[in-house]
Amino acid sequence: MSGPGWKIDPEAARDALRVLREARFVLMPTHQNVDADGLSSPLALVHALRQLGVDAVPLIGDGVVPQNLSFLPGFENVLVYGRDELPEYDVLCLVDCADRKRLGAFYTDDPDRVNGSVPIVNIDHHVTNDRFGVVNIVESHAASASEVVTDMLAVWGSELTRDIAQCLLAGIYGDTLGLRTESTSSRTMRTAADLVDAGAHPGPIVDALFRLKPRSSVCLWERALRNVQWTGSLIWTELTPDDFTACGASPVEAEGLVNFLTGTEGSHVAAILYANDRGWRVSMRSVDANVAEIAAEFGGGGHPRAAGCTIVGDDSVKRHFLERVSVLASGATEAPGDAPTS
Ligand SMILES: [Mn+2]
Repeated sequence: MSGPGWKIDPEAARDALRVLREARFVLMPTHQNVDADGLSSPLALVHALRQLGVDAVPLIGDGVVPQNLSFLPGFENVLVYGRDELPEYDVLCLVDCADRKRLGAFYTDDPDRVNGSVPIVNIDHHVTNDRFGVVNIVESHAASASEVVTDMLAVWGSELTRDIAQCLLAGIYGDTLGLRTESTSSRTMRTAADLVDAGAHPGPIVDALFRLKPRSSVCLWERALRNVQWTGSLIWTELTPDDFTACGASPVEAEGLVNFLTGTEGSHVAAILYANDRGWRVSMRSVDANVAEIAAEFGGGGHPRAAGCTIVGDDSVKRHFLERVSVLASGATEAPGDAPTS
């Protein structure tokens, strides 16, 4: 279980505030396939920075609008890369982004955007974060970036408005699957309770993140589940662009699927392979193996129980990958009660 003992460095939090306050405009690009934590945490910061008179806006880095997150207060002001004109900005603030290369097209169209010539404030909770900012607030024991932001705002003395609380609680619920993951500590729960005290409503968050879904999601899941396969103790399935097109589904609609497969009897790791024209993007989960280590062998990263990587090549590369993950999954399994703090 995760130690509740992490504490942000107040000095670093003040450094972050200084850099952000000196900015004329802060752009906050999100990681690709943005999830609740990845958008909620920058949105909460935007609300808090506005209290200080600082202009900031989140940008969906890969240009794919996450409609499932439209319930977040302030969503209507979020910019979408490729759809909206990029504003002039003099500071970047990345939240929940372990790696600058995970910024989608915002990065791939011009990697120099994040080469450091524009100062970057880096706020994150991924153990694999490579501390690329002028200020780095990386708390790998936090279950979500939203918890880190909650503590930062306390150091700043920001007013915890209902909108901010709703964003931050949504981020915590997103990354902890509603306070259910192993990463959920007593501290996570206390922070969630504080946010509810500040006016956040868990009900609409649970509905939006875990219950309401378009019909296209069921179509996609039906295809994915029909195609479930095993390689040793690895349970996996694959989705192709054709599956998404046939169902009229967006990539984000498959996100919950890997969680559904996780914990299947006889498995150590669950994976979804998303085919693209170069190979596959892989999302992995486990209840008892360290998938961050497995993903790292393939140039990816993430958390011990949730990680991802990209594989490039043809079917033989895919077969090799699946077999290797199966071997690593069996070897990387920890005895019960011996889980790493994450
Ligand atoms: Mn996160």
